[in-house]
Amino acid sequence: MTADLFESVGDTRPPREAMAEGAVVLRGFARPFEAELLPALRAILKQSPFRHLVTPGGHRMSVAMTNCGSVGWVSDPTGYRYDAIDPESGQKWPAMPPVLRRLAADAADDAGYKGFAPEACLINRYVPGAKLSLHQDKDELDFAAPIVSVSLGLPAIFLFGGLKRADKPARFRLEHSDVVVWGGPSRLFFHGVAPLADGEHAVMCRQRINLTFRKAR
Ligand code: MD3
Ligand code: FE
Repeated sequence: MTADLFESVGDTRPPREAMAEGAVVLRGFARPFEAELLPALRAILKQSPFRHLVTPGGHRMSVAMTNCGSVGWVSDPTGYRYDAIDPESGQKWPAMPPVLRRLAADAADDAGYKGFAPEACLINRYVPGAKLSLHQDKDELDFAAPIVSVSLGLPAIFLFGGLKRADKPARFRLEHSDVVVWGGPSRLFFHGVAPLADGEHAVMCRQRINLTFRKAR
């Protein structure tokens, strides 16, 4: 029996739960894609490995990042932007593999957003202790399009606030293969990830990887 089957035993969480207006979590939605998704991810990382970006404020992020798709999100001392070129390789970002495109479109479809066609997939890697401070995602041109996020590996506490930075964030646990679709008013809510707790995941080892699919332009 595979680790996969073991892990789904006793999962009594509701398969679908609203986190806020326009935000829905689809528990375990990525499971049927996993066998194809992990090798696709490995191929991306070979071409554009994880790296720690520096914010315009000069801070090295504890989360390591890379991208696939026709554009990728980058941060450097000059600012944040979507760029067709990976600054590390000087080449285009790896293409978005069909399995990732399908996963994102199917999840968006399930949440009521038909025809989601993301250009960008930002890939975040957390090791124990890594965190993402409260922020808004505002570098995209089309806020009507949702963002789809896929969690893999160690569980994380996702912090979900409101439209103002001072809004006290609610906490949600996101686990391996959970997918969240963020649209409507929640698309511009402040959010972040609490420092990752140590652990060992049967498939992903000592890390959490999060994929966020975005319509950048
Ligand atoms: C809610 N990533 O990459 S995914 C990010 O787990 C980011 O790596 C987190 O925040 C992570 O920008 C959270 C969930 C997520 C992503 C984008 C959102 C939630 C969002 C955009 C708007 C509202
Ligand atoms: Fe974000």
